Amino acid sequence: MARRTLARYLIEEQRDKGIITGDLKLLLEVVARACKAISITIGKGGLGGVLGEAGSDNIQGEAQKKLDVLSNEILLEANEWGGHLAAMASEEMDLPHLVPHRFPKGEYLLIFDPLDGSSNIDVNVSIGTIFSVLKCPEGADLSTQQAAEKAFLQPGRAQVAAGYAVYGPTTLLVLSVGDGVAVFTLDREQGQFVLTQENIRIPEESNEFAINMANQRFWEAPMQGHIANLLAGKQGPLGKDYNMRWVASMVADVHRIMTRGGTFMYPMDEKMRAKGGKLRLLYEANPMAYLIEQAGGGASTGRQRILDIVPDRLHQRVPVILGSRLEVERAVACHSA
Ligand code: AHM
Ligand code: MG
Repeated sequence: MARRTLARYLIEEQRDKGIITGDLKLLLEVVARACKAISITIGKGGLGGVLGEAGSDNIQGEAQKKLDVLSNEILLEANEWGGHLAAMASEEMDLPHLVPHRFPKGEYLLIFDPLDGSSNIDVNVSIGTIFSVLKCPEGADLSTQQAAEKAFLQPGRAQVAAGYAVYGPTTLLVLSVGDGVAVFTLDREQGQFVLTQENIRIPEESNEFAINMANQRFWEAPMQGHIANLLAGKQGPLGKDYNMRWVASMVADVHRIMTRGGTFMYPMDEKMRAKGGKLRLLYEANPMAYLIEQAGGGASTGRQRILDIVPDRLHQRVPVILGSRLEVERAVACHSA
């Protein structure tokens, strides 16, 4: 059977289902091209001088790695001239990036975490790019970067597409345009993303969970209770033994769940309470929640469906519990008990 490249997939999805406009197709192809460029840059490692600190902090007060900065630049440059975007927002930038006046503007907003899992860059463990696409509200004020922030403050359920790239042993692009989840593998010789999996379904139950256990003493009581249930195994209320995994790259942990089920949790903890949590709603939680729900899984803060949260600021953070539907429901049940 003929290989289905990303370009072909997008054209055929539009032909069959009419859900991918010309501009959205262009946007997704440009993002994929940028991810390919990031993958190549990462692949050079120590030979390309791309490892190590950038010597700057981002808006979150986190030290930026050289690859955080490079990946951000690659995504901005790739996307600003095509005419498909109204504006972009990035985990690495304080304010939205407006499309320069010399270029035409389009109807979409692109949001990204250019390089997720930064702490894994220098140790050669999987990292990734996460992105989310929204429609720019009609009449949105894009006259200044400050004014443009408001256009991005839409609940995650309004996303028209979301995806992530994992830069691991292979480079994968995982994408949803609201009609299930598809996986594309980068063919490095051809320089193309090729469809390798379609209609991913996450098993409803699992015996694997991912959480940073070192934060246990800082969690709220409901999460303490839930994890105690998991750790109690066969003898506990859930009646089965669990296994634990923690890559510390959300993309890699989520991709494992896409592949074989499980849950990923970054709950509220006392250290993070003032910030609202660890993970960012617009750059991480929303796109991942969208993909996970599109694959039949669940995504909640413990108290609310992630995709229903109406953001009040660009860099808002939230607790995240996502993955196999019934396992997420078990965690949520502990919050309402
Ligand atoms: P980043 O976007 O700065 O890389 O931070 C997000 C990452 C997630 O990928 C990962 O799940 C989490 O932070 C790891 O946190 P911890 O350092 O507590 O293990
Ligand atoms: Mg991140």
